[in-house]
Amino acid sequence: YQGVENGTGNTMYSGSVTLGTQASGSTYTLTDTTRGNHKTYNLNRGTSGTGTLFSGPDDVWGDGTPTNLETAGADAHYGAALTWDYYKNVHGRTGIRGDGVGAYSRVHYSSGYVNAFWQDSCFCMTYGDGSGNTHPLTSIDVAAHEMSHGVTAATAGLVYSGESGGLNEATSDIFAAGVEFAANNPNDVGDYLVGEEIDINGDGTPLRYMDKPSRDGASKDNWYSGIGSIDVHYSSGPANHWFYLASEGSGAKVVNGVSYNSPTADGLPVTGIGRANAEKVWFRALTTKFTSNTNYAAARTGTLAAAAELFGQGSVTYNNVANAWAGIGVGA
Ligand code: ASN
Ligand code: ZN
Repeated sequence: YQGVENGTGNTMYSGSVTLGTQASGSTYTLTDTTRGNHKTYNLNRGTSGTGTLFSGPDDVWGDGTPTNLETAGADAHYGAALTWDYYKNVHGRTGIRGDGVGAYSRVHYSSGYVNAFWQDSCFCMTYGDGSGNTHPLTSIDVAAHEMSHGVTAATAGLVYSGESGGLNEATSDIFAAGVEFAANNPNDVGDYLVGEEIDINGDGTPLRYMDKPSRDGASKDNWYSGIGSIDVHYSSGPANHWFYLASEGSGAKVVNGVSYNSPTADGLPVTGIGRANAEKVWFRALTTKFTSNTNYAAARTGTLAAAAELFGQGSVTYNNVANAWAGIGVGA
């Protein structure tokens, strides 16, 4: 017997979920045949190769604890599926490269490794187990962030330094939020926070905040000349802030039970166009306007061109997109 299956993943961060799996005889594997054959591998603390494809005699994966090595595999496989579904259903893009081909994931990279990363060279995603191997970096938003680096590489190709590097990072945070909201998982509802599940700071705080990026103590809220010389995970701040302002508008707001309070650079209020529209504007700009050296000023121009095509030049939505740029200090 050979076939397409729906397995059960007992994940660390997203509760019990359905996973795309494959049966071969009486053995099941983490192979998602309905999503480009995305496979999830266990590196078992190694740092090279693919390790072993997760396989087993039942179609139940993990037990929700990090000591069960299948658990991180379940989270990673789920995150890859959600990311696939998001790009396909929301943006009409099938697969990271848009060619229907699935990537693959590797979990349990090294020991106590506190990062996750995308590599174009293998077209693959890799996750560490976090400090003490107790909180793998396999949350929905981290998975979507990393795989979105693959989308950026396959489209605009934003160079990973200077202002384009900040825009590259922000693109991953923006679509990470998009995937998390679209997933609507009751254990991990959508938010404008990045990495709130993985406890990377050890005190339960998120890695990044999009409403007011400086809440992390290092990211910038607004553009300034010279922002291109700071770390790309901090120069992403203004573009993340743009996305929040464009989606929700300025000021205080509660979304899915999380409180935000987004100020603007010029103190003027911004009215949001809704998250779905903001995602569409950024995706269209990324895939049809941005190039490898796009900077903040060019990102403004590119998103306005995208907004003009989507909603009409001078429309209320177009004007609100422009106001969100003014709100982060990028203006005409
Ligand atoms: N997790 C990091 C990121 O995606 C890895 C890196 O520094 N590129 O930004
Ligand atoms: Zn990144």
